[in-house]
Amino acid sequence: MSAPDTAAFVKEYRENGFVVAERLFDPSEVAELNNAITEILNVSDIGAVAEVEPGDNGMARRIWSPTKQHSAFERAAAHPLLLDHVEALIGPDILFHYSKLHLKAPQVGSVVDWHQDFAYYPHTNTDLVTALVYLDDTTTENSALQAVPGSHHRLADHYVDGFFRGKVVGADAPDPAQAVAIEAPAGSVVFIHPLLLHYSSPNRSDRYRRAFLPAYRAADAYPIHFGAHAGHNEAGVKLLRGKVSDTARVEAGTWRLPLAERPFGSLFQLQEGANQGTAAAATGYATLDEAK
Ligand SMILES: O=C(O)CCC(=O)C(=O)O
Repeated sequence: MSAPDTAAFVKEYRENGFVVAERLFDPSEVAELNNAITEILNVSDIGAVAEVEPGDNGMARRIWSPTKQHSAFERAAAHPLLLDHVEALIGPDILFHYSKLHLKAPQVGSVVDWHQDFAYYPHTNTDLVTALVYLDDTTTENSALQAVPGSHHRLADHYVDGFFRGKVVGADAPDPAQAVAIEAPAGSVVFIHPLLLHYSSPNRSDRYRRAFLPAYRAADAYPIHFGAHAGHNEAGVKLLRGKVSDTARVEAGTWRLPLAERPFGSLFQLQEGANQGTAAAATGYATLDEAK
């Protein structure tokens, strides 16, 4: 794949809140990343490097910060062609924000409930983008990402019973008929606007649906809430392209902050209500290993 046809690529992103670059990573690059997953998980204590699926299967569902765990992922997050696409969407001054990896193992891969990323980490502007890199051929059958085109213009309600639960289940919950499944071959990248409503079903198929998710933001987008996510990830933010900004660009908006009832690790734990620790009592500042 070559550099994007910028106008069409950006138009689609602005209209729908997502856009796909098919086969941005070539098969040898995808194979290198899948080998890196095998190496990361080749440890006696999987819980030290990954979050495990609930139940007794012992399968990993989330690798924490893969860019810190293997140089192949650090290189992939700074892949020049990937950054060309990111630049087309959020401008020339690009910060690496954080990364994660979802495994969606055959038969056991957990649901990711409807949510918008910005709800977890509101910033001064919305020039943030997550790149979801499919590491397997992905169809509806093995839990392709689903999204509601055009849903990226307002923040939906992610609260349940007065606390942030990282999922949209109330009146703002999308009608499934509005959703589209984003099917694409391995190596393709789905670029997700931070206000896009998205979801993925449990994986009931016999195939993996692995995805590497590096996230980026414009250098002048600063967190407006120093909660669990910023507390954990700001130390790892780094400039990948362009220059740092001593100025925060502020878009108009009113953003409800992610004040969770208790400390939480991953999005999975929060959405499942498997929060840990004692009450974080209305600050949302307390944090475990990871947040989102
Ligand atoms: O891996 C997926 O299916 C979706 C992940 C996602 O939406 C997220 O982590 O924000």
